[in-house]
Amino acid sequence: MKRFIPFICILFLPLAGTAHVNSPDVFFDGYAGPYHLLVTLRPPAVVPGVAQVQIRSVGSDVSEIKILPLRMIGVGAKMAPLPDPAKRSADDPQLFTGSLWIMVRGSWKVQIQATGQKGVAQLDVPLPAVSTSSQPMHAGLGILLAFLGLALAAGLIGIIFAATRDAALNAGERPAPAQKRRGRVGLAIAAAIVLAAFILGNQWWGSEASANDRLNYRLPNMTPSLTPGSLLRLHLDNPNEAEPTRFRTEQPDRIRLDDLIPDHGHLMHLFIVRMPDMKAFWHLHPDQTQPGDFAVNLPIMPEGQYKLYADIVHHTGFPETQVATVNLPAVTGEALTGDDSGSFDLAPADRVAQLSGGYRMVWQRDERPFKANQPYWFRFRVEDKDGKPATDLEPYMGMAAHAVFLSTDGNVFAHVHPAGSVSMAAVNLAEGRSTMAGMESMDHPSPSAEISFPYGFPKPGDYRIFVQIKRAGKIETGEFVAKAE
Ligand SMILES: [Cu+2]
Repeated sequence: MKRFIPFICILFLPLAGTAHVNSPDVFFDGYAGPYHLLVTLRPPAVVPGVAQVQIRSVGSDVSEIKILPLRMIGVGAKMAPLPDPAKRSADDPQLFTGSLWIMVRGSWKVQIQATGQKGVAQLDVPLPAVSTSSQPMHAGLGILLAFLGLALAAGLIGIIFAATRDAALNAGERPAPAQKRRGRVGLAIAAAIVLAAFILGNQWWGSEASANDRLNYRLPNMTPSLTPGSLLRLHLDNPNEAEPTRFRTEQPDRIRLDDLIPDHGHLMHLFIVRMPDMKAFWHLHPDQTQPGDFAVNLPIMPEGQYKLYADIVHHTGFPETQVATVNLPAVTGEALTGDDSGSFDLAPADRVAQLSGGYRMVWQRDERPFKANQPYWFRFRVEDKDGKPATDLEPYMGMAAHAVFLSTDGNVFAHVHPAGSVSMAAVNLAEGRSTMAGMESMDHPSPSAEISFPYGFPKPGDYRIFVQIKRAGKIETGEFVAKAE
């Protein structure tokens, strides 16, 4: 079965993942030197497995692209094998595709080497890879194999029975009572052997399957608790094993929780959304009280049911989202300060979200419906009350904007930036920069009024998009309604 796993994973589409919730694909908008690329990485559903790579060159100046998978940190990050060429599409010369074997779970990056008129340049894109599911056996295949197995067992028993009873007989001769007895003993022994083979075989299969199951990534469910007042405590969950260091150890190591690195300046980004109306949304930054425990003062919040999504990044660049659902009473709370933002009276818009001071955020989409599993640029424009592009946008946590894509059932969550769906801490690691470097290097001195996010919906359904920008010293959130087919 193990050997089948890489093969089987190509047949089924992955529908679970890390970093985000049930949105495993990586979307990245970046530059390899002078070449502007839109990169989509589809990690395998089971590791070892094959990751699918799709790279679109925005300009027509790229003639060749090579791709290479590397571990994010450690010796594996430096010992590069030869890169594979990506295949250029015959119909669309700006589109390059390829596939890469990912051999171990954990934090990877895909090194992209683009060659064109302006020479050779490189871009590193983070790729977290985990096994997310054990593929069940197809019912038809199960029935076929059971039938063939029974035929083999019956054949084996029949051969041993006939051999013990009839082997010494001449043609046409009938077995004597002693030979019949020998035959019955042979039959009993053959049946016992076959039965034992079935039982032991089933145990072996079961232990292989459960060893494989143990390696599947489980979504961490943190435990929130509201202390008297407005302090929300979060106890992180750690259901997963660490990246393998040795081959199947007896006592598997857990993922560490004392190794978190800041992502755009904070160890945790906590998103709180009221369900099911999704008209209340906050983006807060809890402080670590001890490894595995965080706390944050809640703002003024109406009572209701809330979904919590907490983004953290490990020292390997491996991102996780811890989730929780909690019923909260009305919280008197504290005023939002610093990078904390949000609102409890958002009005989900189809196209135009109202901001304060008569400003608007306009989603520049066309009429075409969105298809699931396809990369898009989601473009938004911030306008003043006269419809002119806003000129006073400021970076919010070092970036032009932040977006959250959330399905209306709360099962799909992705935190995306103009550079894409990967954490900025992982981007810095992939490019060999310090993890703190993001604050300056990602800094847009004065973001333009036009913002775009590369993203693709992982499955059909209804979604909301929360877009956050900062202008005139104030962080504002626009909420939009989207649907994927
Ligand atoms: Cu963000």
